[in-house]
Amino acid sequence: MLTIAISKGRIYREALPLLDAAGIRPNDDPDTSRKLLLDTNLADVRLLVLRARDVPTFVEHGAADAGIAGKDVLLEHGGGGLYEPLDLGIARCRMVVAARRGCESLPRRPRVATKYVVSTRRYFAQKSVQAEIIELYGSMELAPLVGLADCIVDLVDTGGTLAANDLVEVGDVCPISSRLVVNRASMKMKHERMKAFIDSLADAVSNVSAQGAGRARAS
Ligand code: PRT
Ligand code: MG
Repeated sequence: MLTIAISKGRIYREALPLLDAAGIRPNDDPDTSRKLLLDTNLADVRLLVLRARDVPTFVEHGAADAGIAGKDVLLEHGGGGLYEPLDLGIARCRMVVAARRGCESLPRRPRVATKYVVSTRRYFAQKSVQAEIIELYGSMELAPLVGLADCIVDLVDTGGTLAANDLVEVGDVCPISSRLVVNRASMKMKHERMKAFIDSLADAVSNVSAQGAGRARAS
């Protein structure tokens, strides 16, 4: 049995075509079904539907053999006990520092609101800036507007959320995409099955990026 952990929402939607190309088709849709354990067309493959942040934990402890998680989540988790064999190139975005428009130059010791504490600490340490990190679980964009923080570290895709809250980018932390992660013991114990799974996903990823390059040339 191969158990794959995944979060519903954007990662699930973008992973579906890759799983499909790897021959895996879930029997239920987690966006409409309440099932958290999904059987698939393959008798030996099932999916666990989790909160995005819990995916690495299930894989680390072997409750799932493999999982799909954003690099943002993996950086916070620390990656202990996990292999990260493949960048799936899905759910892409960027982790950035943003401040209120008109307040772009930060104080010497900025207060930074974020849920990405590990990445934020590393980013400011690399710049030799002593930042005070204020951990939040969501709605980070609000923090600079009400004086809780001088800036935030958050994910940006279209930039619409920052703009709507009168925030502008003042620093680039890192690009983000979703990765396949694999439990180390599963990699050894289920080597043949796991290798076939990773290879077929890798093929699907390179087909998708070849198609993307073809479209870019055509336009
Ligand atoms: O939402 P929930 O609390 O269940 O958990 P989650 O936010 O961890 O899950 P989900 O499904 O929202 O995100 C899963 C993964 O998608 C993240 O871990 C990222 O790796 C990836 N991803 C890609 C994003 C975005 N793009 C993104 N734009 N995750 C979040 N956002 C948010 C961002 O935090 C901000 O609030 O969207 C807003 C910005 O979007 P724009 O388009 O307005 O710039
Ligand atoms: Mg979310």
